[in-house]
Amino acid sequence: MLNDQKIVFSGVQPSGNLTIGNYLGAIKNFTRFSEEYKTFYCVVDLHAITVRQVPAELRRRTYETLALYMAAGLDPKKNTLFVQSHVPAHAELGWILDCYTMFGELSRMTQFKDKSAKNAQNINAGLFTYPSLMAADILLYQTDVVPVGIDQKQHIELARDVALRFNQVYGDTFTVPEGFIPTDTMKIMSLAEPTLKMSKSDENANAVVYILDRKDDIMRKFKRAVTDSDSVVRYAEGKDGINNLMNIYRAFTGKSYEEIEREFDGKGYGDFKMAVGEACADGLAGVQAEYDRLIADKAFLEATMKAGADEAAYYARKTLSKVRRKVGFVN
Ligand code: ATP
Ligand code: LTN
Repeated sequence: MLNDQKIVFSGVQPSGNLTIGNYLGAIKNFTRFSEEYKTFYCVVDLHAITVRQVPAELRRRTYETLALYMAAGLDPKKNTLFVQSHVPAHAELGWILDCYTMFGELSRMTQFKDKSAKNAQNINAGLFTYPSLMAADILLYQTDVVPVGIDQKQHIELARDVALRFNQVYGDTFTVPEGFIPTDTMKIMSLAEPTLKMSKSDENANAVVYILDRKDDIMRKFKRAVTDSDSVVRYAEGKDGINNLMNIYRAFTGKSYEEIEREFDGKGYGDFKMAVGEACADGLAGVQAEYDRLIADKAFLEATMKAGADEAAYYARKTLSKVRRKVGFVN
């Protein structure tokens, strides 16, 4: 990598079918860095097992997530695409950083609190220390920029704090990363409960539009989307359902709120919902076609993940040996 080239890292868990929240909030933004930055995009399977997974499904989704990265426009020649567990340095640095992350800090993480509430029968240590492993993912590559959705902001801040703490004790070791959080689509909300994040682990499939949903499913889901008793398409406080649909429409068409308000002036929510469905289905059609092609070629996916892991391991090793030396491990 060139000396002044900035580094980008991000990850998505293969823990469910990916949603348009994952697409608009994260993956779609990954592509903008490919040309000018050195980019690492990881399928974070170690993170996924903090919640119980069916092994065969985890394996299948790992391939699917990689294929979706590429289908969304990430060329493996220009981006390092890999699977987290293929590069053991993540687990090793994760453990080391556990020892530089405070119990109190981890206790304040809202994702931990939410996931503990949802998985009350399995509040395991990995779920608790998840943010240290995420810090390891990021810091291993001396990352400058981390594109994520707003829900990850707290974890990025923790990664920064851990980096600063480590650097303070041992001298400059890690680059202190910055989050890149797109403002317009930063949080796509559930279609059924628009005050909640659209989440791939939602049990209500009607609340969630998956990237691989076909057009009739997409149309049906938008038709049923919860709105409000007003009937004006307008971006305003309290109109969570409509605001969310406007954000989705905006993301797929590039239109501004004002343009959307004008377009649907005098029309009802029914027309608007159909238009959002159409825009979403059109926006995803290209990704889906490319995905169908890629997922059928397992050998290519495996070659890609292997090459990505080799490349990632090369950079990870550099940071890890520096860290091992600094903390006092014998080589
Ligand atoms: P889960 O439902 O299992 O918690 P998730 O849908 O939040 O998962 P992750 O794999 O944790 O998905 O997230 C991958 C990326 O997608 C992250 O950068 C996250 O911020 C982003 N993201 C996830 N959901 C949304 C959403 N509804 N709106 C915007 N960005 C999102
Ligand atoms: N925690 C993230 C996924 C994730 C990640 C990362 C994102 C794991 N490691 C490193 C950016 C950088 C999530 O739940 N969305």
